Amino acid sequence: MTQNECPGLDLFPDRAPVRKPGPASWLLRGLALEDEAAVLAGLNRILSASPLRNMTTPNGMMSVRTSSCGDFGWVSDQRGYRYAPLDPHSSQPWPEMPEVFYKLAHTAAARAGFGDFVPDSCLINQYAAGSGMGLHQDKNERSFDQPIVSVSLGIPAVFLFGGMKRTDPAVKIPLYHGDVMVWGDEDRLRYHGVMPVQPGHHPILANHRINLTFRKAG
Ligand SMILES: O=C(O)CCC(=O)C(=O)O
Repeated sequence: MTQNECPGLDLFPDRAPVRKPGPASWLLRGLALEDEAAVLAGLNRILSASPLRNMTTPNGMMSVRTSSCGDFGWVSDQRGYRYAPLDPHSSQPWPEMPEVFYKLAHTAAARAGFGDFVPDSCLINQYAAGSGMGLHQDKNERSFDQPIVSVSLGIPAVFLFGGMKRTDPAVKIPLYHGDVMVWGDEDRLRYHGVMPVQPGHHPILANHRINLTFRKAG
């Protein structure tokens, strides 16, 4: 990844521990590595109870595979997106949010100045090479008072962080295993997305990128 691929962020050394891509947005490099083994063990437990699947949206099949944990899971079908307390595959509640997930999300938010973050939903996205996510706003949550905490694991990806309009220019932020992005307050409704992931290999997650997105949904 060259500096030229990150327009707007080339003032920051690429692996600087903290970047601030917006007034209320933070990139905390490697924060999730502190509890890496426990986070990955928690992930495995969740996915054995609620496996990853390709959901459909009103625009077609998603290229990422998803699951969830916590009180609310993010679900989508031809009718649209919403949060639901039950996994539609099993009709059972989503797996409980592991304590280490909650702690990671809470710590990241607190470091970014959001001391009272209480996530009740964690969406798990799995990207294979070629999968990406178009620019979108997170706005299905009941309130926008709480931030979004987004954890990257596995092979790298380029995160697109735009403005309040879909057409606003987006900066490209390379994200690596263990990086955590937090955005809230005036940045809470920024458009964001993920460029199609390039093929790669990670020693634990092989040829995949996993993203954990923590939100207060209900
Ligand atoms: O995978 C990512 O880094 C972002 C995921 C995302 O934007 C979402 O799930 O809404």
